[in-house]
Amino acid sequence: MKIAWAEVRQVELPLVFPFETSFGRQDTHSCLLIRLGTDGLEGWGEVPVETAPLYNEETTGTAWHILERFILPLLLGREIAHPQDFPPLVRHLRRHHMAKAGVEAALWDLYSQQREIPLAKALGGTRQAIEAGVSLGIEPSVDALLARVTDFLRRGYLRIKIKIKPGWDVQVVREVRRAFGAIRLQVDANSAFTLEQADVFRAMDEYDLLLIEQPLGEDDIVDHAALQAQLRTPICLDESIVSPDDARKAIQLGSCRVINIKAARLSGLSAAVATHDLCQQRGIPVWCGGLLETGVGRAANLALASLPNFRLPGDVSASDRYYHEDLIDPPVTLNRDGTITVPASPGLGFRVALDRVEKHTVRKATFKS
Ligand code: OSB
Ligand code: MG
Repeated sequence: MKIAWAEVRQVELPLVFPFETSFGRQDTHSCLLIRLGTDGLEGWGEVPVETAPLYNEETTGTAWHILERFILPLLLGREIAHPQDFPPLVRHLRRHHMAKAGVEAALWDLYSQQREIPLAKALGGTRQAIEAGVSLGIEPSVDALLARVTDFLRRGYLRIKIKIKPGWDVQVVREVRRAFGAIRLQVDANSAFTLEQADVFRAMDEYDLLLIEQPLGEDDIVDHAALQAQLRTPICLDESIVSPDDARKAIQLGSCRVINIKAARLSGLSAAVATHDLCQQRGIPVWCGGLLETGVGRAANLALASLPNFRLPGDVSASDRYYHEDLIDPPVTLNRDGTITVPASPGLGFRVALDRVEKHTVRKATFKS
């Protein structure tokens, strides 16, 4: 497939309710959408950055710059036989994983449309439905959090993840356990603690959490190994794993027993599949994380999560957990059993709603070779 043109948009979508993590509170998701055109087909991908470099170092501004100046010029006018031919093309460009991942996602969409197979099948997916979990932010009070958990359990979510930070940690877990009993529960610290605070996690060990996500530094695997050695509960790394090689080293060091896979963090779906495969070979379960993606990004996450070693419920939730109006039709919905059906139609398996994309676009440019 020859890439004739590329459109990049910055989109701003208001969240249904504000989302607070240890690194900040947000009420809007800002991202870039990539639209690639061949003769006859269009593919879509999302760069799930925000305007500030809080989760990782990338922003809407850096991603736009790298796409315009470095990535798209390498792609435009070029014949790409398979999306896996894209990572070698941009390997010499250091980092900027999310910018790369958005383009690769659009190539996977194009490729699977061309082959007339679902994206899930193109990636090696085997499940027809995935188990849905939800990630709940830090709330102004424990009562407010308990109300959120009640709401999402009632909606049918099979697993609850709560964000933690120093001072909003063990006692919150205790309250959620007391109120809801043996639900599937896990926590995510987004790097807010240091090894000196290991006692917090030793105290959490008695609450039967599925896992503790990224308690320590976003680039650390050494202190995590020291912490994991003190805990019964598995540590799951998110921020620290940005390549399959990082996963290999973290597993070898004993820094974690579970890995969260986000294609955007890992530089693309190809690296996400490679990380999945490596973890599978080493007996490490993975699950699909999220970055508040619009339907464009979430459709790709859903396809990815259908691979066999995604053995824990992910942060792939229904459209209405995030947005009043998502950018795809139909929206992502939960089945009665708390699963989400993996689409069986070609490509992403959802229609991108151009009118709503247009309505939320704040910046747009088209590039040609
Ligand atoms: O660490 O998993 C994270 C959202 C933004 C940035 C980082 C994270 C998250 C989430 C929400 O936990 C995942 C989602 O529902 O998309
Ligand atoms: Mg996380």
